[in-house]
Amino acid sequence: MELNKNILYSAEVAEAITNGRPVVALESTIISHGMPYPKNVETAKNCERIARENGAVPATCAILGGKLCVGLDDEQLEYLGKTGPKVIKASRRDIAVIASKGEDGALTVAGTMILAAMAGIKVFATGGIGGVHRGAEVTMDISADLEELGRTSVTVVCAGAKSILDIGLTLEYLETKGVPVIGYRTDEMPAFYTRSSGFGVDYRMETPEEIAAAVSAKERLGIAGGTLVVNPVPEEYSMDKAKIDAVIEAAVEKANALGIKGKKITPFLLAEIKDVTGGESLDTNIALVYNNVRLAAKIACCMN
Ligand code: PSU
Ligand code: MN
Repeated sequence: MELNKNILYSAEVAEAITNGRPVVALESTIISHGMPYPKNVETAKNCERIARENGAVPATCAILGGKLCVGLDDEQLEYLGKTGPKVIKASRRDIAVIASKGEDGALTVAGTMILAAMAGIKVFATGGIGGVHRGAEVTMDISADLEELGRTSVTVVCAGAKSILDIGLTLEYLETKGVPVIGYRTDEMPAFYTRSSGFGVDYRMETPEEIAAAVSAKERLGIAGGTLVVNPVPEEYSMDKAKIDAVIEAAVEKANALGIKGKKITPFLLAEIKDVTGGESLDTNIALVYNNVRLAAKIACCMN
């Protein structure tokens, strides 16, 4: 595949794209806004290592000095992690503005899908996607991640959606947008910290080969849009449902009482949950991201 002139590739990613080797995209909002320093940098580096161990080249995506970067070095990861929430959280609407101003942006799932598609990367691993927020029938707060999945042809591997969201409405929205939700060895949509949500997935698949075949068929048939692969958190890291639900309930109430809205609400809820559960949720978060990178790398290897 040819390189895109609008993208600044790392040498390793440029080589892999040019020669059609497997690549896995990774996001940067999770580094700057989703986890505290220095665990965020450690996690980002481990994700890159796990991708390599499973046969794929990692491509962490961010905007740095206005450049659309696909593939970062350790220094750049350190910068994004250390600067934290001061880096602009960048979704579809933000990319062109940040680029034109020469600023930095930490890319969300939607933002990373855009860069991945531009760069020719087909598979992307993250923790959880954004979705339809509870109360969206009044606030209209629906993550741009869902729109992006509806239009951009990248396969996103995640551990489901947190119950800070309305998981049922999130699945309805994905159906409307024509996004297949594939459960990896599960019949249920996982709820990030826990393996089940009570909501079913569209298809259950047992192997990375099967998933890659479905994605390749979609591509061959010219049906645009993403595929969502949901991979439950490993059993040994899954949290007690009643406990985490109570924490999430309280965090949502606090956000409402403080009037937090828009792009601030997801990072606020994530930080609340982490503070209240004293790091247990962070360990779970990290474990499920690693698990997703592993699966994404295997899927990417089957697609070449
Ligand atoms: N959910 C998580 N962890 C995260 C995010 C969501 O469990 O780090 C981040 C991702 O980058 C996701 C973004 O794309 O938040 C969604 O933000 P919003 O709800 O504002 O669309
Ligand atoms: Mn939102």
